Amino acid sequence: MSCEVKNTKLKAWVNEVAELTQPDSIYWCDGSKAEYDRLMSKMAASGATTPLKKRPNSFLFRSDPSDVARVENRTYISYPDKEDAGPTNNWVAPDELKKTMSALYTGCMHGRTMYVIPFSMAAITSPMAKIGIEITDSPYVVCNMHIMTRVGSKVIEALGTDGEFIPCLHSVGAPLAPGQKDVPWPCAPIESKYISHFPDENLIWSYGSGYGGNALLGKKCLALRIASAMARREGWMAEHMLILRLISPEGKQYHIAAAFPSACGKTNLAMILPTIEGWKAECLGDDIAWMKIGPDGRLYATNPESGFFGVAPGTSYKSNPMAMDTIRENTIFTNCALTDDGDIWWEMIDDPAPEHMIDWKGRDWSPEIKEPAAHPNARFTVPAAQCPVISPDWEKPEGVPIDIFIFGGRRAGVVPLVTEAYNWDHGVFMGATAGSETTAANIGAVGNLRRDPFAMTPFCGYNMGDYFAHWFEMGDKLGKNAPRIFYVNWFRKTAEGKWLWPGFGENSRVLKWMCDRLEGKVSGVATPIGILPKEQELDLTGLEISNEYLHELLRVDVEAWRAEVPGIDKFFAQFGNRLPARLQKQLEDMANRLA
Ligand code: SAT
Ligand code: MN
Repeated sequence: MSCEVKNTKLKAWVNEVAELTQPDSIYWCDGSKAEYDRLMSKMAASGATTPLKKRPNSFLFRSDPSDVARVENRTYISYPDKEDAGPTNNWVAPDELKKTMSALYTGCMHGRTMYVIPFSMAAITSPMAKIGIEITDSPYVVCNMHIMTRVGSKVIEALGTDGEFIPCLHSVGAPLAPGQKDVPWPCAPIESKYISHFPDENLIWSYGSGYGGNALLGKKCLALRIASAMARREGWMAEHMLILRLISPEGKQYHIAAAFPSACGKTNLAMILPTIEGWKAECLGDDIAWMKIGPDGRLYATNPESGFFGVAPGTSYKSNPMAMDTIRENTIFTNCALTDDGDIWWEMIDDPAPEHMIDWKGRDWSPEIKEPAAHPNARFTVPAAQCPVISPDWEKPEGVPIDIFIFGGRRAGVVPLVTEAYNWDHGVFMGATAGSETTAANIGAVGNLRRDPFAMTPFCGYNMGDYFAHWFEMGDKLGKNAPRIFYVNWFRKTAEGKWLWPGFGENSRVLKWMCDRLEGKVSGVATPIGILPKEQELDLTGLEISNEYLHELLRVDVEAWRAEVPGIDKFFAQFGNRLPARLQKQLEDMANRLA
């Protein structure tokens, strides 16, 4: 570390953790390229990673087969009162959870280096920035944090002697006995994994997993779960949303923030290449938006991250050309397949599977093998700055003013292509009832509807009923400056299972209609579920789509919507007296409009 650590609390916390976890050595990260290169070389030498011949400065990691994704059933939101965590979160009382985890942490870093990572979520110059310190025993985590957050000595300088930080403690939970050889991906068995949050103390404790959001604690743990609780206390918003800028042929900018559950194309929309003439888009973020009311009364959004941690399978030049161009170099790949010429491969990438590869488990793979070569949750970690359509304003300290919120999900039927909310309260209702049909990637029967309010179910750091109330409060504060709210469904199918809408870049046609609504250029049609486009209001120039399909995409199936009401009512009931009356009223209003 090139600067001296003067922060008393930080020094004390690092000492305390070192005493508990007993690492062989302590290393303070400076965030430099030299540090990254050194750690990668060491991991390549030990066999923990494979440098990729085909992609400059890029590496492939294979995780332990038991450690491949976020573990929602081992994720805890710990308040003294269970009610404060609410019905959608796992809960254990703080004292008990700390006792269990302290036992696990005791001596857990034997034989390993303890890395101290000072990081900032959001550009350090931003008034929205929050400082975290992650302590970890995983060099893989250090390198990923270099990409996903702003790591370095500047953070230590900003902390000064008494600055506030969010302590994020992480261990893979695999101490080494003297002389014991390490494995490529150390981790602990599932029953001793814990991803714990103590929102009252702004504290994160994670144990046993080295993968993604379980281990890169700036992301879901800090920027969503802890931040959502802070945001509620402090009057701002931390949301699971992409941020994009749409530019009209006249050069007018519209800023959009959109929330979708996983496997609904969030990263694709974040990097959209509009197919309609003259319209352009820029990406500002693909996963998280922090939003605060600015001096002019509008809502300003910042992406707290500095990289993308994207799902690899399904990413291709067809689905997301800008992501493909982003990951040509300086990328960490995890659980992708390795080709014989030293490149990565995954299912539904552009090229067909080669005759031979090494699969994500490190085994020989050939097309006869029925298992996928890449894990379905294989990932790429890449600097956002490498995205060809990254907005020049993506690191603007004050963020960008949001004009439009979009919610959505994957529904084969019932939900039309696009619907505008009548007003803020109705929009909150749309967000609160957002749902998606389960795909092969989810547990449970394929095609089951799962409600995922605001796509925040796994990420809300407090009672979801109170979270709904916070949305109403924000709307009251924003008043006439509130963004307009829309709901989309790109995933409608015919009875025969054919897609009704082409999706991807063609979704720009729907975004344009939203902008036209803001400009008062189109009136839409009022229906029981909200405002829909008139068929002629969608710009379909150059798109081949039958009238029959278009009609179906914009039809409100009143019977099917009536059938939704009891399910929503039941879903709301679990929040008991924490459910805002305004939300229940929205359901009643919709039911009455449908009657
Ligand atoms: O592993 S992460 O939580 O970072 C990614 C995701 O599940 O969305
Ligand atoms: Mn996400």
